[in-house]
Amino acid sequence: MATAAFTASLGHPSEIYALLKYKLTTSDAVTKYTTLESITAKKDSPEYSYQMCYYFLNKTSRSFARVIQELHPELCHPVCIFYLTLRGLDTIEDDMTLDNKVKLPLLRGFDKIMYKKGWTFKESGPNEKDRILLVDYDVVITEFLKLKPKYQVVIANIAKRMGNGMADFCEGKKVKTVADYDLYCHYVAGLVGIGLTGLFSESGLESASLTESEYLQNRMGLFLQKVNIIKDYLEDWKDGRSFWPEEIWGKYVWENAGLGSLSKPENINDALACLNELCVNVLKLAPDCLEYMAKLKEPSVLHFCAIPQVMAIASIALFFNNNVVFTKGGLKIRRGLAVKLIYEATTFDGVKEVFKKYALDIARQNSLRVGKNPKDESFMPISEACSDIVRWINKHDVVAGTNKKKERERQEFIAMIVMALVGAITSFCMIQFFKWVKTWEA
Ligand code: D61
Ligand code: MG
Repeated sequence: MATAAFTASLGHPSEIYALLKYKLTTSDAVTKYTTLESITAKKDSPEYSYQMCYYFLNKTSRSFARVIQELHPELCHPVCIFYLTLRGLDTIEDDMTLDNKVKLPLLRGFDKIMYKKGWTFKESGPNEKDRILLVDYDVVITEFLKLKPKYQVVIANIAKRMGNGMADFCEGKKVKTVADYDLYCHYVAGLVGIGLTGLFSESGLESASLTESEYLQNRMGLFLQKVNIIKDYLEDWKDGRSFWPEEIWGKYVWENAGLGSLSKPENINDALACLNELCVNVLKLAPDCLEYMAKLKEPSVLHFCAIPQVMAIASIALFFNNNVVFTKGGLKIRRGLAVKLIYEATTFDGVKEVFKKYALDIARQNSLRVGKNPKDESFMPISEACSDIVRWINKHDVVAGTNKKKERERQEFIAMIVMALVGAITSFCMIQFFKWVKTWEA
């Protein structure tokens, strides 16, 4: 798997460099509890539930585990427990084998369940990917109850709102209009942004004024969730569900044909036109996400928030007008690129550069395809959404960061040359050595 990441980045040396750097600098804290064997505490010791929570964090999240563990120590544990709580809730929501008679009371009552010492749930479907979390959920509750009450309040409040929102959609509410789409995404991801903001502010590391309006906090989550929903079109469709709003896809399918018809090869022009309209809808969120991140003060909080955001904008640049969304599905940016983005998201200047780069990239792709798809009317809206991103960034200058970036790139270039030289010299010496051994044998 690791080799595959390197192979995929072979044509991009700066990604190879980033991958190596990432591998070599992973802190022990992040890889401490990744397997059951690494759990050193006895079952009845207070350390056990703590270690198990980090085991579950590493087990249930590929993308968030590392960033959460690199947060400021005051926030790391509350955010970890916040994540596990909502992942538990989501595992119930996603489970298509559960009867609504079982599912709805769990979702609607989750903010009470969270306080029940020893509560576990063993009835998840056998294929539910995070079912083990619920099987041993008591460890999450134990750790939740150890958190400072101010953090517990934030987490329980979000679980209540999210659980009830999810239940509304399980009960029959459908994602028909764009407003429904926004509401669903608010429940499952916007509320995460709102809860995280509450935790940041309660910690004292971020200003209390960050919590004033839920609008920007919500948009942070919407941006991430909508990118996920676009990516998962094929997978969700095969699982018999869909989150794409009919108000949009309805324009691109024949009456009664359904969203599935977009995956048929003969409908590719309709499918791409639909996809591009969804991309407009996502891109419009980006300036608000930048606005939110501009307010952050603590570096580890900024990095934590920025990483998913830069991944999201790079992903849209990949999905835009891309038929693979409909033919193969599961489109992901290269691991090497993801790691490179992680480094670029360290400062807000870096974040602005990344957003600008992808906004311009999408605008360029957009202008190259103009006139090629008669079904597609998103040319102007895409162009406008990209311009709005660039305009926001130009207004909040990026000049100061450019020199720093040049300098960093220069250093990385030198580092790469050094690595190449070391590699070449090592191989040369080895070859000489083996030749020498051969002559001895003879
Ligand atoms: C700053 C930093 C991180 C942020 C943020 C702001 C705002 C929102 C989010 C993270 C959440 C983004 C979620 C995007 C991925 N979508 C999912 O995982 C879907 O489930 C949503 C419900 C559970 C959310 C649990 C969660 C996720 C990330 C967190 C967190 C809680 C707590 C702290 C930090 C990050 C998706 O899951 C399917 C899947 O497994 O891929 C679904 O069911 O639709
Ligand atoms: Mg879900």
